[in-house]
Amino acid sequence: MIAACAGLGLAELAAAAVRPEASPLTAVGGAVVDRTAAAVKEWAIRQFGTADKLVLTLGIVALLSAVAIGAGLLAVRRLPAGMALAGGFGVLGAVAALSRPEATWRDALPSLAGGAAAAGVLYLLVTALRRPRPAGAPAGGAWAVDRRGFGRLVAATLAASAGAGLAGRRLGAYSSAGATASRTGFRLPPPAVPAPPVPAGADLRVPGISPFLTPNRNFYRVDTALVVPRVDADTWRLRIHGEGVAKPLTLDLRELLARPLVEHDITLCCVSNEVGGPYAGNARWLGVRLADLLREAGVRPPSQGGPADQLVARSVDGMTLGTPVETVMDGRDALLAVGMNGEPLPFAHGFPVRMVVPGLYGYVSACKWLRELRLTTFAAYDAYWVRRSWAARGPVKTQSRIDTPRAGAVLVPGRVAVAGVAWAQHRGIARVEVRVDGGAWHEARLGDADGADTWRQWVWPWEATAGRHTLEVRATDGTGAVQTAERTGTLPDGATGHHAMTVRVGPGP
Ligand SMILES: Nc1nc2c(c(=O)[nH]1)N[C@H]1C(S)=C(S)[C@@H](COP(=O)(O)O)O[C@H]1N2
Ligand SMILES: [Mo]
Repeated sequence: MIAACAGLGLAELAAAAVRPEASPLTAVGGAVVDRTAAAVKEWAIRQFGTADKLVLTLGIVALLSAVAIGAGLLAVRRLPAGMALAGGFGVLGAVAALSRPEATWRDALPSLAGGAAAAGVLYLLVTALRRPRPAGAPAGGAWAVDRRGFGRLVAATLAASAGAGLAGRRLGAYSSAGATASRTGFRLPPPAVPAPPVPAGADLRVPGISPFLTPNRNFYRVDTALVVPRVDADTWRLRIHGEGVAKPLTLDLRELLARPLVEHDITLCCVSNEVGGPYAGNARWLGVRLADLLREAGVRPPSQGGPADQLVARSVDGMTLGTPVETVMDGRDALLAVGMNGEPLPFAHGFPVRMVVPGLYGYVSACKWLRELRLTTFAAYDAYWVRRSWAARGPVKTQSRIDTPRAGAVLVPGRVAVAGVAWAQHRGIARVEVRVDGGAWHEARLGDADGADTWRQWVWPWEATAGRHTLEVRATDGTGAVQTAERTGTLPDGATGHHAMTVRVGPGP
């Protein structure tokens, strides 16, 4: 394990000189994420929520430790075999690093250097163990151990590995200093079409309810990136090309922002969100209308004879998301967004440019760290999640959620505000109803609508009586369709069913 520490430390330092994605832990983690079956990934998201990435890294460290112990035990018997196992793990890391998006041969170097360091340290440690006993020392045990020399070697190795690892992470931050500066220096241009102010009555101000606009720092994050890509806005380029693109475009950020910017409030949600789950957020986005840009490139939607029905967005980290061209061009405010709640996009949410399409789940529309838009067909190409058993098309399903009271809450009898949010982006929410213990549905009061593309808050005053009670909610969308009670899981195209929960009302204060 000491040799493994040395290998990882050196690899981190080397990765700083190559790129953060080339670190063996990150590369192996990324490769595992890409190869994990959808069902396992769903389970991990359910169990660990957004800590899933941390759990994955800890799992890899645990596995690595087991192999390191094995290599150590092997090495004291057959040194070359132990060294080969240690070095072999470096090769495995290198293979993983080379398989990552945008990898060049240099991505193999940190893992190879780490493997070599681990093998080398293993050699030093084992030969230190075998060094002849100082003359006159008492005999005993199968090994003649020079404890002092061995201890010094161990301490020096651990200190050097920790130093190298920390220095690596530090230098890694340095290498993204340009990106950080480009974001700090980025001033959002004013919108040509500002969003109207959020209606005063959109936020019902019920304690415990999700705020109408989700602050960026609280906005859910779902992606496969183990290190958040830090893109330098000054070197960022977007390429638009593919089938039926009469005039392919390559734009830098300044050119993109030379177009009129619109501001629009859109609720984004994830197909992995279980009924009642947390993966939905509402923000004020600022960006260029995607349909205008596509038209500029000569793209026609299928309904006007265009040959491409799928728009494949690709990110700098190799993610691909496929969106129906027809949806993007049907008049809704599908955006290439640069601003989120009045700020440049946070790095975690896609700086400098991401897509947002009202009415579609994020996995088929909301590409972060965007760098390419390619027009093709659904028949010809499956994007990342589609290759992993998710549906090719992902319109948002009508959902409603009880934010307060919380499940399992213990309440005092009397008036209780049952409240939450409901969403059916681009169709809008027309009604929300609540019922207790499977009884009659009661209409909740809705917060003012801020267009059809955002969620709506709702509240229902409940006269709570002592005992255990089940609260349940359902919404009706702007087309009059009532949210189905039928429970389905998130795979392949989003969960359905009513959010229900049990609370206990105490016998009085
Ligand atoms: N590059 C990239 N973009 C991505 C993803 C990703 O993994 N990589 N995940 C998508 C999914 S599944 C969702 S739900 C949204 C989430 O956006 P957020 O993290 O800003 O909330 O981003 C989408 N865009
Ligand atoms: Mo998602």
